[in-house]
Amino acid sequence: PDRQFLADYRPYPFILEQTRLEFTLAPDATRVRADLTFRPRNGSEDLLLDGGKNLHLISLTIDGREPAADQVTRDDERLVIAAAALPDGQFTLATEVEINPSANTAFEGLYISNGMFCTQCEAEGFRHITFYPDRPDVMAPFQVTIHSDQPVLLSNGNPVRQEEGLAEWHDPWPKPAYLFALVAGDLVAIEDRFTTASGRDVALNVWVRPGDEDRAGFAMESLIKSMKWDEDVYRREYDLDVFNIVAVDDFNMGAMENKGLNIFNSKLVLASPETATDADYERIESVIAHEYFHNWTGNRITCRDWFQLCLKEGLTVFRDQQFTSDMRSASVKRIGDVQALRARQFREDQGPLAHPVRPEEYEEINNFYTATVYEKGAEVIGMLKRLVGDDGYARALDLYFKRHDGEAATIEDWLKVFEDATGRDLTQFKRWYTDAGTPRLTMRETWENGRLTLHFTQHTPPTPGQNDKPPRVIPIAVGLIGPNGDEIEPTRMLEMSEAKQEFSFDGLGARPVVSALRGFSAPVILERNIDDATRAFLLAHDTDPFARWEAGRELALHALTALSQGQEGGADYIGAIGQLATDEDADPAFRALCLNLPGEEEIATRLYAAGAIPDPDAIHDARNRLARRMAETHANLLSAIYDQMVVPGPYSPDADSAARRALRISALGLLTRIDGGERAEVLFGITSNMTERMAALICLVRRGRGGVALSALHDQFKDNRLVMDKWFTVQPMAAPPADAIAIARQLSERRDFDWKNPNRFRALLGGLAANHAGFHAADGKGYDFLAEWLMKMDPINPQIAARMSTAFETWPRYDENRRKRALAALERMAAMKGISRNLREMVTRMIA
Ligand code: B3K
Ligand code: ZN
Repeated sequence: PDRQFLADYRPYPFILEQTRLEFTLAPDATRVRADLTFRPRNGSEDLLLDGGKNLHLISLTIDGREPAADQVTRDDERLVIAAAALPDGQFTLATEVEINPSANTAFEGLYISNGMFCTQCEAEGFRHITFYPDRPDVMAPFQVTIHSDQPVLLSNGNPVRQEEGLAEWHDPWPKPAYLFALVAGDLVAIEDRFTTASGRDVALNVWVRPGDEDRAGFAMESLIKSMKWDEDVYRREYDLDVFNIVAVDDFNMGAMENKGLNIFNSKLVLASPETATDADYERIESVIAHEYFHNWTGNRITCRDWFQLCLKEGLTVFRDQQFTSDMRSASVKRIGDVQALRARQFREDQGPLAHPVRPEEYEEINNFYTATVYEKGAEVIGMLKRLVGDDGYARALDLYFKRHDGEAATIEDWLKVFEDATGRDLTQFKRWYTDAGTPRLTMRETWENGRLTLHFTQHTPPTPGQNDKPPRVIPIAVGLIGPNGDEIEPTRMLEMSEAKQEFSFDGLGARPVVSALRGFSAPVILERNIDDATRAFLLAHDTDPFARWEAGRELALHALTALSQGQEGGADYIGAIGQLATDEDADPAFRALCLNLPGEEEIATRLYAAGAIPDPDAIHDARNRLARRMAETHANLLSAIYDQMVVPGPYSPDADSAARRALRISALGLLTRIDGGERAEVLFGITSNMTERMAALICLVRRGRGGVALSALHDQFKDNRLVMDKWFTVQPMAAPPADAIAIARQLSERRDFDWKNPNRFRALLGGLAANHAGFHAADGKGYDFLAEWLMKMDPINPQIAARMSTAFETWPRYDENRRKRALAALERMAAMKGISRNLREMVTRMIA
């Protein structure tokens, strides 16, 4: 099949000077006229244009003349115009095609969602709209005309003409086709304004369907905060007269940063206290910021080719993480990010889908919008910042914006600005981009005559296609705590660059306790021989919030892995947690994080990394037992927390209120283990905010007592898609494992299981996959059920099928019986007739 390789890059032989598009919209037969003005880069070459089978070519001229029939050839993926048909200098190619948006179920290109025309072009969707050099290094200013009877007509850039049935938009900033967008529908806007630091007055709109206006305010607030933050922190200003955000119900991902016209999955725009949880609010704030930040990191400076995806995604995730840290609690944000990284990216790195932050080959680029490219991409930037310091980072970023504005850049360009701005050689650091896998860092201590020596080794296990991994540069943040609990050595950044290396601390009176990898200073697995008493000591005294939380996490994981293997464990953890939970000086959000036990998936990952075969049922059981013991031991304490953490007054999504609710909910989760679900039932009945309702519902479903609450929620919200998505998720996700598949099957037979809607599909199947012991049922029924649905989805929407197939990526971890059944499901998919390139690449990599 046609595999793409980084090494094959070659510039496009033409410069595209101007793109003019004219759309005449109709659901089944939309006309697209494209006038593309090219200039050859050097010499004469054939003109290659990407364009899918769905394009029905009506006419094609070059400077107004039709080329000879044998000078134009076409296959399933492109159109080629022979060099002989092209004038020597500048020329304009005009094509007209017809496309059928209503037949577009893959939601890539131009499609229709609830009667509204909408586009999604990243990565390679524009080629389903018209013939075009659909690659990110071909950038041009766009002029777009839309003819349609829809009331609101939007595209990128500034509006230059708006009349009945017609709109014209000009985007002066050269951009690649993947940033193109068009929206036409019956929409209403909530409006605001922003004045940039240099005085540009920008009109801001969040467009939603009539009736949804009262749920769009938080998105607007988040946008304004993001614009201000990017000016304050990165000195980046917005560069057009309008900024539009549109919410759409059918969307393959979260959101898209199209120039001046961001398109969002409605779940990342719409929020009200009754329908959205605290987590939803936080996520909306961060995704609005993420897409807005792309205006500079992604749009003004884009990627040369799709291998460089992390150039814009890693950096923009890093920026949105910084933003959230500034808006909310930095330490809680850091802990949450590390949890997510371990759950998704470490998992990816540990299995058959492992790939470098900058991959060097792919079949289907949409399969590489991964946790590795995004979240590990962001971690790598965090390490760079730690290594060059805050000032070095600021100088490098200034240089990046100055040097590459208006360009399509590479990771080499990115590293070069750091080298030039700081004088540091980053040759070895680059391995973080080119080498896949999570390094294992071991730490051993020796103590002699007031000198403490830390002995480190690093080693990265092989990943597909990469056996040898030379050592990397690893920033290891370390602090020392004296025996009385006081910090005696503040955080110091050790720079490891060898396979084996040691660092010493001299002149110490008594042997200190080492707090290592503070702030999670590198995305590695730290292995260290340390007893539970020392962990409990760190949990009580560490000054670094991440390291403190990590000590508690390690205690919990140690207990849980022991319990799941039939051993004793948990006493130290339960004791330490009791102290922390009563510590009223600690941030409630932090206390909540410490009360939440690691998930079953995380326990399985840990066991597998330690060379054991995880048993999903035993893990489920162990976690239940430990939670119950925590609840029994600390019943009074938890009950006091539950009563104290009521947030008075009307709901507000701010970080402090959310933190109190988080702690209250953690306590509720434990108390439900011993109160039969009484508190959860009461809370579900009296609270009006979705955060507490959802938490109470999860507790009830877990106990098999969800019936009444589920019907109440259904009756109240059956017309609200986003709440109904939650309703579809929670049932298979929180069900007792033995019931999960039957519940999922029943739900899948309902009329309102609108499976072609990506959110609904993800809700149900993702909910099941999140039930670790349920999905990994020993009889393989979970695997069969998911495979069946992926095969049904694949012909309709290959991107969604491929993405959801990652539920299988952990299959090699389990026992032989489960492995056999998972592999059989994967092989069934691989053998499917007409399988998409997307799903085929995924299952092939997982089987290999
Ligand atoms: N850049 C888009 C993701 C596009 C995914 C294409 N399959 C959203 C984002 O990362 O901001
Ligand atoms: Zn992004």
